Amino acid sequence: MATHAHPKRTGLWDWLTTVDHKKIGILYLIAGGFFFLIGGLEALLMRIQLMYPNQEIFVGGSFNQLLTMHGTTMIFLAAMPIIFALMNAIVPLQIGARDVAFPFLNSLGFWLFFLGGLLLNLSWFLGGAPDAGWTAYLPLSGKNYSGMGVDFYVLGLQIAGIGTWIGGINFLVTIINMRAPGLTFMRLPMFTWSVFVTSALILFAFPAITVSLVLLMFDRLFGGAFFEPALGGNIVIWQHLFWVFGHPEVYILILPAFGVISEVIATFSKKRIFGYSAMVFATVLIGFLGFMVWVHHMFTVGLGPVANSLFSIATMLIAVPTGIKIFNWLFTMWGGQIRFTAANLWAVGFLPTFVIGGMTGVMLSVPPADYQFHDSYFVVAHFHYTIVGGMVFALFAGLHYWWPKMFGKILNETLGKIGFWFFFIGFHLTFFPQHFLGLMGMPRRVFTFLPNQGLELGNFISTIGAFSMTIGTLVFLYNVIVTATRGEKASNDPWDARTLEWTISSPAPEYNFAQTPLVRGLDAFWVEKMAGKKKMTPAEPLGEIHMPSPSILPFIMSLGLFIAGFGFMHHAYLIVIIGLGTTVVCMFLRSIYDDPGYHVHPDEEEVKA
Ligand code: HEM
Ligand SMILES: [Cu+2]
Repeated sequence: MATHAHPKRTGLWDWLTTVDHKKIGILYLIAGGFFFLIGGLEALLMRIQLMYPNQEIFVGGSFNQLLTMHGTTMIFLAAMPIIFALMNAIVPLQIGARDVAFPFLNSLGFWLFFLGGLLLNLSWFLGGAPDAGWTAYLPLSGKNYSGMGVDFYVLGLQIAGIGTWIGGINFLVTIINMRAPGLTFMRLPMFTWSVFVTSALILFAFPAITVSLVLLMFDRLFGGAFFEPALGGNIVIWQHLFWVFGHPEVYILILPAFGVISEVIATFSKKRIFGYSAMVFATVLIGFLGFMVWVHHMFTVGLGPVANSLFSIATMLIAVPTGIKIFNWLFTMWGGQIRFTAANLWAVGFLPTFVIGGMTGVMLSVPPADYQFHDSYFVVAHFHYTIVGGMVFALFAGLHYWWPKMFGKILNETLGKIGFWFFFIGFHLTFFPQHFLGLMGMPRRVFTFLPNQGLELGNFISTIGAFSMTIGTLVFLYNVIVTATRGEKASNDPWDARTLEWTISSPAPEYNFAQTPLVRGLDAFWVEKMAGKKKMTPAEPLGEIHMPSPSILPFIMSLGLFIAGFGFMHHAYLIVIIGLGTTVVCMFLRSIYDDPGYHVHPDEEEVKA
């Protein structure tokens, strides 16, 4: 086969054109980390406003903007992309693949997400941020009650959402088709399993938000009346559509987190995961049930006792597979040689915290009780225990664990532990009191409260906790900088771990595996270690490796939609045509231009090592 020149690209151009899953993973991490800091700042500002009763720092509309942008940013622009960062960085390595199935689409997915997120955040400077809550309930998000902000919400999320959807499909195909020989489904590492199920959820859940956003866009920009009761529309439809997406979305977030916890706990207990097949079954079951429970967000709408009872039971059912997982993690640790590294501290800290979030979830799943809890700070406490205490803790665990594989350096352990304790203690200080604030009647989404109603102490502690979480985050950032400048260089397998990604150098070479490995059991690397071997048996002879070419088209395609977004908002149809036109031309170019890719020779040193 003809060998093509190896395109060497450097600097910004390299990052804009890369289709390498490892680099795209880093791009997701940087972008998601950036949005995490912005979302965190918005949270801190809200907590400062709520530190004492009757304060007037961010009131009314400005508080609503902070609130909406905090939730929207954290869910769509921070949590999702950081999960995508780990998915990209690790899944192809865990399955012994050279890249994802569609590297070009992978890059397109990233740029759509990033430019969509940027569009949404530009609202701060171009007419005001959205202010109808991250759930954008009608009629608040209709054009009678909200300004341009919600246009940014509709268009920004639409563009970012397409990116996520493309990413989900890519990972489904990758995991189905690109597994190394011998790596059957029931030998997949738990992280890869969870990404597989999450990708399936993305595939089926995101169309629901796409449809909701299209309808809302028509109502807001083109005089539609889907949600306009006076003209025969129905606002409850929005809530159904939003939560048909929204509940699976929370499982899209938590399942990869479960996957990270399984990997970290097994590695640092030096045991294989307890009850592997039960873990797989529980993951699939949670994914499936996740689609059956959306009405638990709507118990107080008045859908009637039959609907409420059925959805209540379905919701409670989810606690069963989740409980299976919790016990299996505990049994994995039981009798293991536990090492409390920073990664493992985050994972072990996850367990009790997430259990509390799950327990309040079951409390909320009882409709008569939910009539009391709904729209109070109790719900705020519940979902932060699951999303922060669950997912964010797991993300930190995963980042500490896989940092060497992503960047070739080990994060400083001492700083990692200091950061953990600030964040962990800060987290519980922030959100534990909120359960009681909610039970005492403090509604969510309010910008102040009155003195002498018993709400002062809880709110004060909560704000102190938020500062402590901020310190924890800053310590992590400092750790990243210290590690980058003078961190310890990582060996292939710094943690004595179990799965394929640890068989190759840190960071992985651009082609990942010089030779595709042969997998002979669950925990592929550990199986070889137990057989007294230091590396995998190759499944193919050494040879030239085919690589996909980099391309700037995904970036330009996304830029086109970004520009069209502004056009739609201002009814400037020339701009819409220019934007969409750019995207279509790029699609056309991509279709007619035959890209043969290029070939590389595996590094000799790498092969001998
Ligand atoms: C056994 C597990 C769980 C149960 C039974 C459960 C139940 C519930 C119920 C009934 C509500 C609605 C409360 C209300 O608005 O009055 C709710 C809200 C919520 N839950 Fe959960 N939940 C569980 C796990 C999770 C997980 C794992 C996550 C995220 C990773 C999560 C995220 C959320 C969010 C974001 C909301 C609030 C959405 C909003 O109104 O803004 N929950 N949960
Ligand atoms: Cu839900």
